[in-house]
Amino acid sequence: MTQLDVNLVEQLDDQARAILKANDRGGYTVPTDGLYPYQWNWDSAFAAFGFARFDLERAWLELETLFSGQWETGMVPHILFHEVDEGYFPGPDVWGCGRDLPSSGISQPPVAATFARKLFEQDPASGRDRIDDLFDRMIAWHRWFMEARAESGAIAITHPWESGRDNAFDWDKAMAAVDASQVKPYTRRDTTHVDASMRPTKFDYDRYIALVEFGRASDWNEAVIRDKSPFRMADPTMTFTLLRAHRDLLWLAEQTGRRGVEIEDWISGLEAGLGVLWNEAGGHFDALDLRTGRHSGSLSNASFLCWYGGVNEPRMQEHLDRALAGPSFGIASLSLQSPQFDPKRYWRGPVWGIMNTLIGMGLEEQGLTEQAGTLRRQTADLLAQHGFAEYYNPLDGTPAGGGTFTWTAAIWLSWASPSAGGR
Ligand code: 2M8
Repeated sequence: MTQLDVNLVEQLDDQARAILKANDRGGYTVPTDGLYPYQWNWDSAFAAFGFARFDLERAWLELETLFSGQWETGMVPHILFHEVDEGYFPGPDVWGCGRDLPSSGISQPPVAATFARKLFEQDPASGRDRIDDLFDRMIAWHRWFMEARAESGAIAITHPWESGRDNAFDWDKAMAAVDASQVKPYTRRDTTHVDASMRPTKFDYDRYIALVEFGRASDWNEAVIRDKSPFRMADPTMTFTLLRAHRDLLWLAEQTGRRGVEIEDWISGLEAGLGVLWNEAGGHFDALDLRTGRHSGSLSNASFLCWYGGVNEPRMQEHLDRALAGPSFGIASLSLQSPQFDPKRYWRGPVWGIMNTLIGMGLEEQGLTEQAGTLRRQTADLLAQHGFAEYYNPLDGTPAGGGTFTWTAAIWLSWASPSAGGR
């Protein structure tokens, strides 16, 4: 573990700010130029966290633009297609959601309220002015999750893309049961930007598209999707981020003189229900297939989000200590001990700065300060040595996926950089 040189930290802070500015498309930020030319839901919330280090006004605007795409159901889409770009597939025509601001028909991990709270804490006076409309939109989104996705006690996803961990091993068995035989030929764009060995396979993509077609054929009706979709899984990412976001929304309610009773009920409901994610055989949190009742057998980085969700589970500590002992730069997306671990392929092994950040925030808050410090230093070393990539080989830090990446720059500025001061 190195002590980063002050000049190097300044240089990296400058680079990170420059990345956020370069990826700014006016009101929203793309994750990276080329590979992802639209506004993504949780990427934007991280962007706001990063902008807050040097432009709080711009940070609030990022969240406001994200919620401008909210559906009347309360759902906030995972992609907003502000300006159609042929460089990404599938585009708005494939989703067929038919709205003024075209979007996808699924959501993504709700981290927005958590970062809205951070923005508010930074300057409560301006926060009070900004929060009104946003608060109502956030509570409507959280309500949508509780009404449409909480039937198992934990929060369900209807597409791997919703989890944000697209090709995680968690979904393998469920995806194998998805019929993709009716999917017509299509052209992927991601593999024109990034080496195919770092991306999901064709087998995965065929099923991603089959599930989009199923949603479209169901008119994106949540009740139909809940009852009939071939893919429905309770996901630790969604469950822990939502539980955490409920707590932050409740805090915002209290700060602004609102009643939080409904939110308190959601928190106790999720706390009582999330036990379904516990895999007794493996002794860790895990995804659960709601169609078969089986756990995935995956110790992923999402398993370690329990502390971030406010759940201090002592049985996870042994896994944590092993993961931090390495060889790695933080918490790999799939346990190094798993036979499916692949250090290059996206969410099946690589390490992600944003996940280290969420896990680290949780550890710090739950009093595991030593582990939190280790994770933060590992993340700082990773970015200092290997730049602001989308993700990294956890064994040697080799950067992978897209470069000059918004959320990696953002978490550097607001969490990993020694200049962030433990924000
Ligand atoms: C990745 O997902 C998109 C689909 O949503 C893709 O591969 O095309 C994931 O890493 C996801 O978590 C992330 O939000 C998105 C943009 O960075 O890219």
